[in-house]
Amino acid sequence: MFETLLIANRGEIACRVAATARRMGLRTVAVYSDADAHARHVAACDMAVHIGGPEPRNSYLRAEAILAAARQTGAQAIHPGYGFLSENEAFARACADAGIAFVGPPADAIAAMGSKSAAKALMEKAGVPLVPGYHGENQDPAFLRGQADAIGYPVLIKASAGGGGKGMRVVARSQDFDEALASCKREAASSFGDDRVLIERYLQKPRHIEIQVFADTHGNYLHLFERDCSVQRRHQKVIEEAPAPGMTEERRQAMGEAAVAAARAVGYVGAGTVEFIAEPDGRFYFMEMNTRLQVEHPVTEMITGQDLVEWQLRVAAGEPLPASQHQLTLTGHAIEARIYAENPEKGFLPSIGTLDTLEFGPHGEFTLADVRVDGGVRQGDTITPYYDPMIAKLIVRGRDRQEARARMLRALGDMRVAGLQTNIAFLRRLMADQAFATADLDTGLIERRHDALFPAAGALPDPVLALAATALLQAQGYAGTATAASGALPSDPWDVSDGWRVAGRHERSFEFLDQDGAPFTIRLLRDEGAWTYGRNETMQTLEWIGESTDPSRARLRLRLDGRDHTGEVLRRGEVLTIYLGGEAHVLRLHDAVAHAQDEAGDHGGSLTAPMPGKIISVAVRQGDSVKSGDALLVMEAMKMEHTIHAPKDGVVEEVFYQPGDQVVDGAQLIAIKDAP
Ligand code: MV4
Repeated sequence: MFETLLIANRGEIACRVAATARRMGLRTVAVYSDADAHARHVAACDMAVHIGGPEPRNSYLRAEAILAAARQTGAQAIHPGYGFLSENEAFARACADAGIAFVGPPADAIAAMGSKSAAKALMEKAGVPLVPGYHGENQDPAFLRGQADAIGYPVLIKASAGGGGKGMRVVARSQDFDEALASCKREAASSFGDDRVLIERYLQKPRHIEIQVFADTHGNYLHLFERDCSVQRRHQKVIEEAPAPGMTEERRQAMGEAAVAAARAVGYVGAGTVEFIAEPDGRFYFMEMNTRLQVEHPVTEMITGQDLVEWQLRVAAGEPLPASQHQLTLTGHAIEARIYAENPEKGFLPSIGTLDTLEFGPHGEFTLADVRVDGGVRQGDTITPYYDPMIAKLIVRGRDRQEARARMLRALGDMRVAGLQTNIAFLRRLMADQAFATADLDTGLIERRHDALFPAAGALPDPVLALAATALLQAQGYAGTATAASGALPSDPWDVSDGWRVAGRHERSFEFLDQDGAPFTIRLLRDEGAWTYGRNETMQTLEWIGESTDPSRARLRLRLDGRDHTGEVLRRGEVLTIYLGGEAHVLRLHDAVAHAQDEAGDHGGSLTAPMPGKIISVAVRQGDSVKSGDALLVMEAMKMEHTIHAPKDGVVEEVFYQPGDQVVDGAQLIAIKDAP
């Protein structure tokens, strides 16, 4: 085995590879760009070499710089991860020429699978099933139309050099063929510099089923069963699972044998994936082969109990495959979801920013735990525009698909991400969706289920606002009481010592900004021990029935109009993220200073501290009569003095602070009751 491994990648796959290498006792070398100097993958490795600027072509795609880093650190092997140089024939060759093991297939195998039509010709010879069609050299339009007529419509015209869905045209009728061909050729020429096409029968409701294969340098080949990756969005996989729902043992064996035949045909070594497209009746056809470890490899690890990165390293070191075909078993069901910093409501636009909060809940990292997270970023890291905005992969395992699905729903709901937008709520809707739940899978699922997966954004629900207001009240009570010193919270957020124990009617209002920046007010009213929550004119009865332990994170259970709601409120500065029912709702507090000035202008005279600060002077005592607008108290906050005025005529019922006291944002300072 090697002593030192260089990982020519970043993010979660670099961390994933480092975890196995460390467990195997290897020394690891990270490479990093300017943008990644403090990245998690750098911390995960024993050594790190800077290789250039943030753009991939200036760093992670620089074969020469990476090879130099390997020489400089004495690395005997390079793991390319996925993306970047992982399927680069020239890089694989350069590693071999430099006497460094490329943890991947031989350069010739990468080349053989690189061209679509050449690969199809090879596969045909090897007896691997292909979609009925034409993939020959003759590109005469009349000839191709004749082929399409013979195949039967609809047909699909595909660019031979294409991939990932680019350069494809569906043709429904013979008379539309010529025009579609011309347009496909134009796109292929401009996108790939090669206008050759192939024609296939168009499959209407295809599933994407792929087989994980492995080969060693001793001529051993095997497969590790299938993954179903049908749930995609514009050729980006969203959910992957293993085994494929509905797969029979016979078909699994047939697909496994076909995949092994494909690998054999190109002299494959290492980890590879043979992609098939499958019809609803189970017939399957070769699509392409990915000559690398794939993003979704963990679901295969979960159902086989094998560490595929360890397998890769052993094979690259010349060892035989760690197991034989008949030793491999498939147990349970695994599902992977890709957690992205993106906004599903805005066409999945990447969400660039800082991961202020990043918590996954109870789980294992890079392990075979029932809930596993493979992540590449930490709390406080930023998602930049330079790289894929994936935050992590969540992988769960269950005895069967229903158990795995339930675990995934739960694990997604346990995730806490704040600071940017994510697809977590979308993934939960997908997991809960009827079509997914019943495994009615095909590559069109997300489009077909669009209305259920993208519900119209409504107003913020009352339970969310009640949770937010209660959490704020609680945070104020926390700092305003003697128990603050011991770190304990009052057992009930209503039961705080800043005046709320006093009998009678009290009100506290909270100003928020909604997603569109419009201010609105939430009121909490206490009248003789009974509580109500109000937004606009309607009031609802509110009870606090749950416990919380942390002032920056309120876990609350409320009863609103008789219905229980359990949620969590995270606060970072002015931004509140409220987690309820698996959805994250973002609310912004109305700016306190601006708000205080608004009030000073109309002598509104709020009796609460407009911001955290110190009491300078108190002008009244218990029992004093006051007139609306009288100055009652002066506090200092943000290097300015603020005078608190009486909001109405009345009698001072209680003064809660003395000069010198620190007060928190929103703390009630003085209680005034109506004059007798
Ligand atoms: C097809 C097809 C239907 N019929 N070929 C899309 C990307 C490329 N790798 C192959 N693709 C397809 N080829 C025939 N004859 C439908 C697709 C396809 C697809 C395939 C796999 C996963 C997702 C897909 C999404 C849309 C279309």
